[in-house]
Amino acid sequence: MTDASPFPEDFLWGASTAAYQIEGAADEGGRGPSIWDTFAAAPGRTRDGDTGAVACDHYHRWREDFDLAERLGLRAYRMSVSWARLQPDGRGELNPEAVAFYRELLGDLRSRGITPLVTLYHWDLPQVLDDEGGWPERRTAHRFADYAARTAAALGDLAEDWIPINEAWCIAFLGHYEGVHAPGRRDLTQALRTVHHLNLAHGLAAAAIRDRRPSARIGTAVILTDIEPASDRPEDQAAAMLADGAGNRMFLDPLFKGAYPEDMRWHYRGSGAFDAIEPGDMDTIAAPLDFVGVNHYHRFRIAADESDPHLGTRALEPEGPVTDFGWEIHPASLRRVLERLSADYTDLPVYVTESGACFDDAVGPGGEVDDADRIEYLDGYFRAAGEAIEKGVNLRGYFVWSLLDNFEWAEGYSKRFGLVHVDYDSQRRTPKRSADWYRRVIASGGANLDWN
Ligand code: IFM
Repeated sequence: MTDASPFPEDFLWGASTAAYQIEGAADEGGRGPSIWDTFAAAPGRTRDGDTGAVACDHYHRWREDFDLAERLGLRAYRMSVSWARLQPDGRGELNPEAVAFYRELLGDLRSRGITPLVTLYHWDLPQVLDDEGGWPERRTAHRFADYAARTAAALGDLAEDWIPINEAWCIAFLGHYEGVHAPGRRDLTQALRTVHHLNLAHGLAAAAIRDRRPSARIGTAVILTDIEPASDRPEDQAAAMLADGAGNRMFLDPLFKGAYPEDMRWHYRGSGAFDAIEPGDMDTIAAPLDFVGVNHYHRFRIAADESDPHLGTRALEPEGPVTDFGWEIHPASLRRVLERLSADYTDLPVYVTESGACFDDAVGPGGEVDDADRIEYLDGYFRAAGEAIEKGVNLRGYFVWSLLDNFEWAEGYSKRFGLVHVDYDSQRRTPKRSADWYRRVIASGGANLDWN
């Protein structure tokens, strides 16, 4: 820490990506189909029918991408490895081409002095496992632990930091209740069974990684939302409590308290969801971690709304400025979720494993991408992170989502989150003005957030 900066000197300034969103090469290197290949190929599932088949072609262009990461001065890079690439059949020996690919990537990052943080599951379940029932079935959690063990054995000498699962909430509720993400199911009980099996998969994988690589550091990447009641009315207060339960506590409580929240057990009574819990599961899930990853994008002001069959809630329209997604820009929410994590759950080291914004960035006539709105966004969120540190949160790093513009799931290529612009026709990369700004922030250890 310097006089001018709240960030410690060894703070991990980083950026995040995920395999399906950038790699492409869907039919190369022995990769098998994942649920996202299937979902995106089905009519009407993604904007303009976009798929991740080519994406940023990172599979072939990763050296160029890592040159950009190095030029940015990134100290750390969070990436995911693709289950469908490493274990195309969802079981058995790992695919040697995929192991060689990821070993090359990880080795290269290390040689550049960039610390890799590896996520094992960023939503690309091998299709064959979904055909067998997918995450609503307990056996998928055991398949995941096997994949985690084999991957830790194959790659664990090149990466110390591991995150088993990214954003279990999105997988469970967007993928199995709202049906807007793969695999596109719309069934509350299936979604809630998925919650438990993802929590269990996290715990089983953590144990499996530790078994193969005792020195590995293991964390998580939970998406934490700042929930406020829309008013003092008791029904809005109760609604906000439920929204917080489904969005945050159904994941944090099992990890750090070894139990599902009582109010959510009551709310979901009769759904059969908790029948999925077997003796010993909660101890497996709550096994000690080394760090916590927080992905943060939203504040929601929640009102009671009886027409909502799930929670009886409704989010009010944002009050302030929004990103291109319509997501409210509200930096204080990042500070609030970090403080809450530290006050209510854990004093483990925390990383912001994702935070960022999409804007409608275009390459200007001189070849520049002037994304002042992203700089303003990051400026506010970095300051909020600094305030959290000053309030005592054990924050050790910040990974901007994302290094590159990429495939934004159901929104296809229409949403640009990158520090680097990607022209998807030519695959030309153009660092945005925010990339240059971030480089200076990193070089100053977070002391210099000036814009010029
Ligand atoms: O692009 C996603 C990422 O895959 C998971 N977290 C949220 C990002 C923005 O929507």
